[in-house]
Amino acid sequence: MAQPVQLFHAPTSPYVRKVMACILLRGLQGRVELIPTRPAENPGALQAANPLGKVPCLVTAEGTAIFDSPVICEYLDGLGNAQPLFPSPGPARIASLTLQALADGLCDAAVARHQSRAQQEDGAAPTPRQSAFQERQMAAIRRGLAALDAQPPQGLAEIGAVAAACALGYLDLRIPELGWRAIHPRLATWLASVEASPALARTAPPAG
Ligand SMILES: N[C@@H](CCC(=O)N[C@@H](CS)C(=O)NCC(=O)O)C(=O)O
Repeated sequence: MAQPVQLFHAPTSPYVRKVMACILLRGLQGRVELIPTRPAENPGALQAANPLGKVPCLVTAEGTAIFDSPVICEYLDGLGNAQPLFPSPGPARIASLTLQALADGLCDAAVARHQSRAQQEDGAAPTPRQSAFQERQMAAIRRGLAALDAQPPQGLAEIGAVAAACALGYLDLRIPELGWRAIHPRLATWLASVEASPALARTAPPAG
């Protein structure tokens, strides 16, 4: 029996969710030990493994730290015998990686907006600078969603689709008022067709 790998884990992180979905899709759950982590509390073990102090970070059985989420997902694709989520080199791989980058970028903008809002004093309106920053992130999210809708993912068999599902779930968590399903019904139909799969259902973020 191979040694488990360790994963620094936080349940609301969309990047962690993507890694967890890959673990489930590839049947690796018995080989990964989850380390509950709150990056904002600067845990030493996380920072020793990932100097950037971010989750997800995976530590192999040999003690090698791997980050960030695209690299972890690619590492996981080399474990076990399940169908790979990363296509072989060529146009399909580039398309899948580009879709993953778009989805991760949606998360980056939503995380940045959420952090900016968290910096507002309790109940206070955003300063003009905060407001401009948050609107800039929202504009990126709207453009990113339009780009996703122009070439909607299909199924959940490649890393781009997995990342897109996690990004849309994160928008539901952090920006429900965006109402992206009404703007992009095609994306809503796609997500509805895959969200009951164990890889997504078992990794859904806690409410709030
Ligand atoms: N590009 C990274 C992003 C990771 C990331 O931003 N993680 C957030 C949680 S959602 C984090 O750990 N933030 C802690 C911090 O920035 O201090 C990835 O894909 O793994």
